[in-house]
Amino acid sequence: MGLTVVLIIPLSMGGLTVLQLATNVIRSTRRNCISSIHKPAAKCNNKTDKKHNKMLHQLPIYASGEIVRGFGRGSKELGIPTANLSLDVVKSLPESLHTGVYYGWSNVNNGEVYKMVLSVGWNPFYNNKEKSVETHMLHKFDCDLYGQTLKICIVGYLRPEKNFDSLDDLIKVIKSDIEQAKTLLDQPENRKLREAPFFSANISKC
Ligand code: ADP
Ligand code: RBF
Ligand code: MG
Repeated sequence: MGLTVVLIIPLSMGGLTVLQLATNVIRSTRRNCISSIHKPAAKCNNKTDKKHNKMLHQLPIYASGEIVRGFGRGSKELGIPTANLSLDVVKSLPESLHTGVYYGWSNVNNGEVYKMVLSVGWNPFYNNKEKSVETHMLHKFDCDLYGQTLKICIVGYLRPEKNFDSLDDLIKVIKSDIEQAKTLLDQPENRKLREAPFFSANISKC
């Protein structure tokens, strides 16, 4: 299925490494496995559908970077903490990675790999001015993870970002994203990606 091998050689640059910037996004040729949820290419009949479909076929996408501070709302307001990647990493992601909600695998400092859900975009409910890439791992951590290295493998797409009438509605939908992610990641084709060498490859910092 052609996973790209990750070679990350560090050169110092503001917490991230230069080659990390070039290599922190790694794509494979594997076809996205949620075509049952989305229209297959043959049925796409407008430009937006075609672009969206093209993006889905680029998954999985691998990325990594330091966990940085955001507004602190995930844990305080939603009860759903999200590990945020720095703006450098957000900008280095392929433009074809549309804003929206995704599911996949992630680990911290090469540790155990957990299921995750991911939000990419401007959080329309909060009308953020900066694009964010935020990972909620389906695991209870005992301490905070700021400054540690997060690795993510974006496996599939769930839905576009939305605005909501209330915080409760946003929380309900995120909880339903989490349930969907749990089920989708148990599919054998997706489960295999948990074992990707990417998750144990060394990314050293200068
Ligand atoms: P911020 O706005 O600074 O990202 P959040 O309220 O979203 O703050 O909380 C995120 C932080 O919570 C993460 O950076 C990490 O240190 C910690 N955290 C604890 N458990 C998790 C988890 N399961 N998934 C993601 N982050 C977690
Ligand atoms: N924010 C939105 O404004 N609209 C959304 O549809 C939305 N969906 C999300 C789905 C998931 C799985 C996660 C983890 C976050 C989502 N967020 C969304 C982002 C959320 O507002 C953000 O994580 C918190 O504001 C904390 O930064
Ligand atoms: Mg967060």
